[in-house]
Amino acid sequence: MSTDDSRKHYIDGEWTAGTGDETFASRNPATGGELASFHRGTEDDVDRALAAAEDAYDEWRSLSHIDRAEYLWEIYHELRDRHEELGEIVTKECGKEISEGLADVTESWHMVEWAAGNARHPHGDVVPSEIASKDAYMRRKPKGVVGCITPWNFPVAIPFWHLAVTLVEGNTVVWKPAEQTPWCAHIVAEMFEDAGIPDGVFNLVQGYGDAGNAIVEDDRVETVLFTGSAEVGHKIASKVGGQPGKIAACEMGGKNAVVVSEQADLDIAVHSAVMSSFKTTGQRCVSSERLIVHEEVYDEFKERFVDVAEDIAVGDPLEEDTFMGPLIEAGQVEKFEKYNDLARDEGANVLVDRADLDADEIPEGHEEGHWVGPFVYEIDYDEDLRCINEEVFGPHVALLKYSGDFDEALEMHNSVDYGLAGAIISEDYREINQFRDEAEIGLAYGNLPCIGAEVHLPFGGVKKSGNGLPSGREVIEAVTERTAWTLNNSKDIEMAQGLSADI
Ligand code: UN1
Repeated sequence: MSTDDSRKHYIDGEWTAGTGDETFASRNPATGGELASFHRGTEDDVDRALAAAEDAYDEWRSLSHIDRAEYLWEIYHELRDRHEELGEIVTKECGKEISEGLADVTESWHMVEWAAGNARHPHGDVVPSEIASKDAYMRRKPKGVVGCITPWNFPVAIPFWHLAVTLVEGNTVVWKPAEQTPWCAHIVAEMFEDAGIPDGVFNLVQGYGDAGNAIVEDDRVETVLFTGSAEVGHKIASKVGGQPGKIAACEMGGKNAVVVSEQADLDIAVHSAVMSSFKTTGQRCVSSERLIVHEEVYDEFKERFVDVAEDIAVGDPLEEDTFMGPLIEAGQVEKFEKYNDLARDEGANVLVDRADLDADEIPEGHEEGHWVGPFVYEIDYDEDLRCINEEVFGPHVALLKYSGDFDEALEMHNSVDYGLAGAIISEDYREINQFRDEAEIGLAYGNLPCIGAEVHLPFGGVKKSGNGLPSGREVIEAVTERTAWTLNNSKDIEMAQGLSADI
C-alpha cells in the first residue's frame, strides 16, 4: 500500500498524514494478512496534537456537563448503529472471537451511557461548615489536557473507559492507541468527527511507543491514563512521578486466580475456570492463569477441566462456534512457548499441551495466523516458582492444590506481586466473605468467572497491577481536581478551630 492510501491521524479537527514518512500495517492475527496501512506518528505530530488540545481547552471547559455530554450521546448512537461493522473489525484486528468483538463495542456504549448519563445525574458533596454562617462544598474541575494510551485487547472499550468520563468532565484529549489495532481507533475518531466534536478537543495520533512517550514526557499533559502491560505502566508511572503535579493512572496486568473450595459447586467451578482462563485466548488482563483447588475436589475438578481444555474450539474468530481465536502476534506465541518450557523446567506435570496445534486444527487459509491451544499443567506449590508468578497473557494455566483450610488458599492466592482480579467458587458464605475481604485484588467475584466487569463499577488493581483507576467509573478521580469551597454568608469573619479573628 502506498503512503497516500494510508489512514491518517485526527488532529485539531482534521485528518492529517503528519510529519513523518513512515507507515505501518494493521494485521489480522488469524491470517497474518495486512488489513490496512496507517501513518506512523512522530514527536512533532504529538506536539501539534497537544497544542490543539491546549488551545481547545478553555472553550470546552466553559461548556456545561450537559452540553459536553451531547457530543457523547451522538457517539453512543454511532456505536449502536455501527455495532456489527465495528465488532467485526475488532475481531479481525485483535483476533477475539466474534461475540467478544461485539461485546467490546457494547462495553463502549455502556461507558458512554454511564458518563453522559451522569451529566444529568451529578453527584455532589455538600457538607455543613463548623461555622453556622458558612457553606462548604466540594467542586470538581477538569485537569486540562489528558493523554490516553490504550491496549490492543479491548481496542474500543478501553479507549471509551478513558475518553468518555474525561471529555464529559471538561478535559481535552490526545490519544495514542496500540499499534496492533489502529483500524478500530480510526473508526472511533470518525465517530468523534461525525459527532461534530469541536476541533482540538479529541485528537488521535497513531503509532508506536515513541509517540506514547512523547505524550508522557510533555509538560502540557496533566494526567496520563494508561491501560496495558505492567512493564510499560511502571515506566510511565516513574517518568510522570518526576513531573510535579502530574499524575499517571495506570491499570496493568495480573496473575489472577480462581479458587475452588471443597464447598464448591463443581459445575460452576469448571465453567468459571474455563471462561476465566480461555476467553480472549487468555489475553485479558483479568484472565486467570492459576486455579487453586482444594484436595477434596481436586481430582474431579482436574478431570473435568482437562476434558474441556482438550476439546475447546480453537479456530476462525469470525465463526460463531469458535471459543478461542489466535494470539495477537508472533512475539506473543514465543512468550507463551517460553513460559510453557519454563513451567516444564520448574517441574510441571503437563496435563494438556495443545500449544503447537495440529495442522488439521488450523482453519484453511489461516496458516499464517498466530495459533495456539491451551497449555494446562499441575505443579507442587512453591511461592517462588516463576511460572505461577509471572503474567504470560495466553492460555497457560497452572493447577495448584491446597489441602488445609481456606486461609491456605488465600495465602496462595495473595502470594503474587500482582493484584487485579480473582474469583472464589464456594457454597460457604463464610469463605466467600473472607475472600471478598482478604483477597488482595481490585476485582473480586463469587461463583463467577473473574472476567466480565461492568463499567459502572470501579475497575483496577492493587500491588503491581495498578496505581489508580484509569478505567470504569472511578476515572473521574484521575481527570478532575477537587476544590474544597467555603463561603461566608455573614458580615463578620469567624474562623474554624476557634482561631482568633481579631486584628
Ligand atoms: C482487560 O482485562 O484487559 O472485565 C479488560 C472484563 C472486561 C474488561 C477487561 N470488561 O473482562
